[in-house]
Amino acid sequence: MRKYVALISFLVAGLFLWGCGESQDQQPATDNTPKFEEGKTIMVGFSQIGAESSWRTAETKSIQEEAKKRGVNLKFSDAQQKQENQIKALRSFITQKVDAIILAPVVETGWEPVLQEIKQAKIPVILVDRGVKVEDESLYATLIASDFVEEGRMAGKWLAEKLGGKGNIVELKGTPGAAPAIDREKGFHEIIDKYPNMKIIKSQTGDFTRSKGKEVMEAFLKAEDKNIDAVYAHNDDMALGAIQAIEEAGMKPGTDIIIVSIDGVKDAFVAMTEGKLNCSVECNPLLGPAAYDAVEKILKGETLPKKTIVKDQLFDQSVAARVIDSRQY
Ligand code: GYE
Repeated sequence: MRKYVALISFLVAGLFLWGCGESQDQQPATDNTPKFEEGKTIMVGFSQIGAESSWRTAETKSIQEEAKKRGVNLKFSDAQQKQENQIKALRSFITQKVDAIILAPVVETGWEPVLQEIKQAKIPVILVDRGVKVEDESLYATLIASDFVEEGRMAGKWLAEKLGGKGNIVELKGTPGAAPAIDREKGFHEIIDKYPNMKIIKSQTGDFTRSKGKEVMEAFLKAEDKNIDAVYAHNDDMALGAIQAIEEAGMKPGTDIIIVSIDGVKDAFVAMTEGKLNCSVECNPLLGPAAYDAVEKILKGETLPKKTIVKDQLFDQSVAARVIDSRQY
């Protein structure tokens, strides 16, 4: 009998310990106790990359305006393209004891130490628009972003069809080390590599800006003269810079040289209606509502999916005039 009692107590203790382990596993990534209550003001820190493109400005506006709408006390920091500035801002958010952090990381790597510090302070991190590469995924709660590889594929497929599977392409890449630059290159190359007569003859970063896009395109035109059939730009701003360079070189953008880019901002639609840009794959920057929905859920103690993919679509000249007036950014 005593043997049975001992065995039963052993099993019960085992079950209890197992139960504890499981409930720990089910905790949200940041192990925070519910902090969100209707009517209570929360403080959120938003570390933004900078203002390099129209897309970025639209994202900033969306996150700031949504904070106002929901009565969130938002601490905003613009890093002017520098990771070190973002890291400083994140540390100051810890000191200010914010309830949650929204981070748009400029590059993918180098975040572990500061994310560890944030985790220790039990502050949940919501990544928006760009992802990070970390071994321990519990360092952030969730990522809300587009599928950049797929965007690159969409641009590649459209261009392959437009050029009938042959032509020389130059590529204007985004910021080195940034998730959209890495993935948009990958997706596009994946498609183009299938066509033996399509060649990417030059590829260089234009840092996602209009001025750099123009500068790099000028250099491409000088080096290749009339040898360029198409431009693939990782964002609209660089494509718009390239358009200026092509015009200044006495050629017709959109006709002499086909141009495809990504973002789908208003100026891209204007350029499409003018016949200067051929196609833009949309990447939605209006992430404010989804970001605060995520913040509220986490602060209520809910666990979120590790990644939420924002759906994108492709627009070309055939639909640009119909869509242009409804574009908010
Ligand atoms: O495409 C570009 C910007 O991270 C998705 O960054 C974003 C990209 C966007 O500067 O215009």
